[in-house]
Amino acid sequence: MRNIIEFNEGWRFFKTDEVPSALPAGWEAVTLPHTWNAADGQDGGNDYWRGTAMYCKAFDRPDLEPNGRAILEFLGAAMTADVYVNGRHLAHHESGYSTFRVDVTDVLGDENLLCVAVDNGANDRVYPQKADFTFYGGLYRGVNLITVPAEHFELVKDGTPGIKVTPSVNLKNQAAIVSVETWQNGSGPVTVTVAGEEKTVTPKDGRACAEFLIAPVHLWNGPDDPYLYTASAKLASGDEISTRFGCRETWFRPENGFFLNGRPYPLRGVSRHQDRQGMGNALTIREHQEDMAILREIGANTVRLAHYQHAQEFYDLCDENGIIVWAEIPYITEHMSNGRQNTLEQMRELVVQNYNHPSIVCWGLSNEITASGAATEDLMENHRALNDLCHRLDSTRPTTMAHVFMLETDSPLIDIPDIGSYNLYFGWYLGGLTQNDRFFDEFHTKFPGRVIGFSEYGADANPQFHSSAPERGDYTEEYQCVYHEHLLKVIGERPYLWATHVWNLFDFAADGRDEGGKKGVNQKGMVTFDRKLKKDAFYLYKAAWSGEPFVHICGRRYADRAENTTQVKVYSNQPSVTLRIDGRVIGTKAGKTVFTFDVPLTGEHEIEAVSGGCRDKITLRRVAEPNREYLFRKAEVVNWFDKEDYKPDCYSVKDTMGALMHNPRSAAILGKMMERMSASRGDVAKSANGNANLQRMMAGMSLESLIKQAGDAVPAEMVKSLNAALQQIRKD
Ligand code: ADA
Repeated sequence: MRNIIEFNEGWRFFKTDEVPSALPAGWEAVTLPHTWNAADGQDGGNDYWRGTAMYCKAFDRPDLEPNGRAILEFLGAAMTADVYVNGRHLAHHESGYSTFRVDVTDVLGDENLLCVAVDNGANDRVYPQKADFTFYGGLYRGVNLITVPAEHFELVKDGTPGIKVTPSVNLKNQAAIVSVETWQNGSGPVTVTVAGEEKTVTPKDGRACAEFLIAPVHLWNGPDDPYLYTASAKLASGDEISTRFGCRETWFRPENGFFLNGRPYPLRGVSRHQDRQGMGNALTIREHQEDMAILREIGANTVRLAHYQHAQEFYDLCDENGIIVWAEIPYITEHMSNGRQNTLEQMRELVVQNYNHPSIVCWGLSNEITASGAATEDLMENHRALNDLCHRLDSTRPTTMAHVFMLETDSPLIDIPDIGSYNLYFGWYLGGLTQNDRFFDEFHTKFPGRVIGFSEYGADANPQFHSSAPERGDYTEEYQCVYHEHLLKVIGERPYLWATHVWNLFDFAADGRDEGGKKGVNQKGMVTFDRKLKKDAFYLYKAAWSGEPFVHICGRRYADRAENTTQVKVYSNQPSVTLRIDGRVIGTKAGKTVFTFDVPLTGEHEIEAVSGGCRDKITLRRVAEPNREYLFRKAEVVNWFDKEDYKPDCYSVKDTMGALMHNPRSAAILGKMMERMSASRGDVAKSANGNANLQRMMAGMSLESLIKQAGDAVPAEMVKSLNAALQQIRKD
């Protein structure tokens, strides 16, 4: 018999790297899941602490069958962990997101002390080290003690479930051949059961294999019919394991994108980070379920589980809800020459541990990996090794990558994964909205044989900020809507995009940020970090994707308006919407997704939108002066530019790169700046040098926006003198 004993209670916690010899009574008592960074780096939280902390727990010898084994299971120890039992060092594990198991049988006494040193400090080999999210530390997903008989299925190697199921679907015959492999330590027979059929097989070299025919097959077919089968395996010793699996066929086509079970199935959805306000990444099943309910409500059929391996519970929920998953490892932002081994280990664990999930359709090798530098030979080799590993471990799923916008479309790096994807932020960080359209049109025309997707796009919005004239960079809910309305169109007009993922479904912790009125939070979510507030843009996607009838009036948090006539926007999946002001109909509009009305304001008004049985209501007020609470006031930052004595007939950093390159004198100044930036760590400059494609894209962007993108790589002093030099050159 196999027993799983929860080990989540009775821990003691302290920030130290010294392993105690007895349970330290004075340390903080904690229950798992636990992180020490729950609110660090955010408003009201502590400073972001990264380092080594110790978790200790006393436990009695578990009951074991003769020659049985006791195995500790860690579901998430961030980022690296060293496991000690009774002072003996038993394991070192380098990945904050995967499961690992340790056989502790040989060191057990009657009374035992388990100590786990968990380290989220900086180093140069374990990913992630540089990324736009908080690297929480802790035993944040729980621990189990598993006891098994002497003869048992494999548990330790790569955190394997011990059973691997590969369905191969024949759509024409409505049948599937299901191959089941198991790994165990004995040579005794293995009884495998699939869909009520039982087969007993003899293992060879620790591996058993059985094949089943399911006909007719019930397909795993998206949210409407996510049918799951179960495969189980049993040994004579009584050890038994099981896994769910699904039968589905997927194709990826350059011209028409993704196909599920033979039908075009455009993947349209969102990305998810796992964390949540006040809890960090230490979640329970309740939070995972709530996230899934929100994902279902928005109507997405896919989720990119970024930027690391998520909890098993969440992949399970995706299986159960028919949501297609992009899974990836945290090989992100900056390639580390010492990190190759770690990327391979994290990928091996991701694939081995998640192979049976029908929801997963691809493995992501890396994210924006050339954001901090060029695609060096070492980086290329790392990607080739990862790509080969994925193919060796899984011949059924393609590999993919999320490229940074700066990566040249003809870079050989793009050829490594089977299919590709770009993260673009035109219309938010830099450039204009229509650059998104142009980018994909050019890519698709130039490379008609490549499968391409849109792995990230988004704009930050703080629901406190509002404007009737929204613009890029103002952090208003209204600009987020303008941005996503355009992007929804971009996507709708390009069915060849195999998948598109809004960045992000939820706001998430990013310790390095302090902007848009919030510290330590990336606010590109459709829903706030605490999951309590759905921003207006949420309903735009719901209107486009969900079949659940609704109307939603935007701007309910923008109640005070200093204008005689205001625009009221309604998002709905209904064919027409009627708007009433104080009970009086002011219009009915037919259309799709977005319905806009001009509404006269004189005092306080009740605005109601109605469509069939759906209705929504907000209150608006005519005020004399704009409500200053709605305005995002940038801190007293580098407003060096505004303070200058600005000459509009001369060049300045506000000009586009194209205009500046056109004039030989300003072009020479720019060339010098690029050289200096390359010498430091300017990401944009480094990638721009010798990158014709990027230079062409950059032509439409202002120098100012590019400087912002480069962040602290361009010191304020340098920008000032650059602007002063440009202001000496008169425009012709
Ligand atoms: C990158 C990155 C994400 C994300 C995003 C942003 O594209 O891949 O992790 O944080 O930037 O919001 O800037």
